[in-house]
Amino acid sequence: KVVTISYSEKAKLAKNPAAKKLLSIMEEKQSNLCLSADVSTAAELLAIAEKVGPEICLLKTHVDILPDFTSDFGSQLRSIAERHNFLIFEDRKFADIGNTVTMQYEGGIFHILDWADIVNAHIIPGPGIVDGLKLKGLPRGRGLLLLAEMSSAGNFATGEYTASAVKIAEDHSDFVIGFISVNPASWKGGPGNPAFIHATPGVQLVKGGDALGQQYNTPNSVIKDRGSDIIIVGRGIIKASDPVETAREYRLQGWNAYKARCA
Ligand code: BMP
Repeated sequence: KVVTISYSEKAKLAKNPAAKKLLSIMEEKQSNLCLSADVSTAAELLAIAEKVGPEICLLKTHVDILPDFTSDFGSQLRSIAERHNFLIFEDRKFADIGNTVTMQYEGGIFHILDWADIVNAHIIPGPGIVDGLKLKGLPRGRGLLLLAEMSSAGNFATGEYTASAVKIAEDHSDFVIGFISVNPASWKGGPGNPAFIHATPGVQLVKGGDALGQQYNTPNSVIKDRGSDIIIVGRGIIKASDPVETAREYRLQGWNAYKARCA
């Protein structure tokens, strides 16, 4: 079943400040588009963030793929994010025990806690991973997405596993803002609290896949039929001949699908 609640209603229900901010940006910019900025250098990432910024509500990074990362990367990206009014999501996919993830979140070279509004985590270690991340993130107003499903072929995040992600999220709804989801409308126990934000990777303008197991659905199918809230698009935009114009096309398709869902 597809939940038809609006982004502004979700914003009212959400307890977490990053969730509230994201949802209000979405309404303001009429955008449910997250750019997955999987480019090969930090310089390219900052350049595409600057160009595509006006079209997006969220920018997703994989900071550990950038060979030219420097300690001022976070503040540079944050200043672009503030100028163009989008949030930053580091797709770190934490997957260890609570004590270890506190250190990975805050420390190391990347200091993710300092610049990422949102991070994500697998639930394979159990709820302690959420407790650990929350210890660091909540005082800073950060939010967490749990991987309830994955877009890749043959993944194991299905059925009871997905239902467990919902349970953990409900138990930590001050910090967990929602899920990485593929088809929340199909979840047996439902998609959880209506305040939760569902973000879906594996999106392109036509259905298909890549050579390494990625599976794509269209913006309309993801938002309208599968009941997700945010489309996450990487190569569909990054590899396009005109990334800005293409991002605009994804934004419009995503937004029209949302409008159709609410109607
Ligand atoms: P693309 O649109 O180019 O296929 O990129 C998808 C992005 O979303 C990648 O950064 C990938 O790491 C991420 N992702 C995914 O594709 N499937 C998932 O289940 C979870 C992800 O974070």
